[in-house]
Amino acid sequence: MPVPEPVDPSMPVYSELPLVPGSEERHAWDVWGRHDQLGTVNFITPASVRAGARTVKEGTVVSLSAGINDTEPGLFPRRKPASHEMMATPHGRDDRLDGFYPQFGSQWDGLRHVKFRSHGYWGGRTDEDLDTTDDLGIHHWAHRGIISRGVLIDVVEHCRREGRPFGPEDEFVIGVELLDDTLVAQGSEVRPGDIVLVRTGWIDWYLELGLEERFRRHGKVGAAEDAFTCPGLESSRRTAAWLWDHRVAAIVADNPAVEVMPVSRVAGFLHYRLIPLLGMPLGEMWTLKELGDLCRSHQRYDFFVSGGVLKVPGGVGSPASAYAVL
Ligand code: UVW
Repeated sequence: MPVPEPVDPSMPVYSELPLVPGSEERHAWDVWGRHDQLGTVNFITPASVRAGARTVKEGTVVSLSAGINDTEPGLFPRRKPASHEMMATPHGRDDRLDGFYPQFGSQWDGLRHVKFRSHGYWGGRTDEDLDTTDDLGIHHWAHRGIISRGVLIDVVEHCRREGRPFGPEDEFVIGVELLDDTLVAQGSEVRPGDIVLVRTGWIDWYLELGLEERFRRHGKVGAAEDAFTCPGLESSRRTAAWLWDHRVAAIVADNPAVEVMPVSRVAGFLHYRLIPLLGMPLGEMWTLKELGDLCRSHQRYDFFVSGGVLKVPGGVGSPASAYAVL
């Protein structure tokens, strides 16, 4: 077994991070300096990438992304499916995408996506900062690469085995204890710099539904983030602390928002706690079933992940053309 990297003791744990003035939320804006463009992607070191590479045994490659329009309807009405046009050329064909929303399907939420109230974006940037520079654009992650060791936490499978299954339309809250229990049951662990992938089963169910059925049974998709229910991470500060204290570089799930839906005003919005305050990439609507099946059959849940971020200068989000390699 490779020896896990020691956690840098000079790096504050979550409870030591300063509070945003006038709020109970903590921020990591001074950990890498206020001009930082990467957030928790900084946790990925050459050693984390080598640790990921060492997990490759069979050389099996698994795609973790749905087709660009497969998740129609979009989570919000403004996100429409792209139109794909083919045109003849003297040598064959070219093609073109129109009306392409990078956050339509399997995606990354970038650091420009969400600000924390009047306190701003990662590092305290304002809207004016973002309007006048390419600060926090997704191209910074694309250039660095969200590539590291990955760990699947297959919560849907663990709960099924434990005899307490949950469904894709349940408001099933995945707390940190369940993350820990699932890791223990799988015999796996999260290490600094990891990309953590949480499987809830939501997208497997969603992709099986026909389009009409999606609109009929789940017709509120496309309305607002509080319009329907699905399983996901507890949106609490405990979740933010767990992710920060494990030095997670990026958190991914197979549901629409990583966190449980509907979003609760009382519990707060995990997006705020992670993106502008900790600088953490959120991967949403990734396809994790094939990966889960392989992990189960190989009895190991770590692998190499290539996150596939599109290099869009100043981009807010990106489709995730992502792969796991086992
Ligand atoms: C939510 O904000 C709920 O989702 P997204 O990250 O896709 O915008």
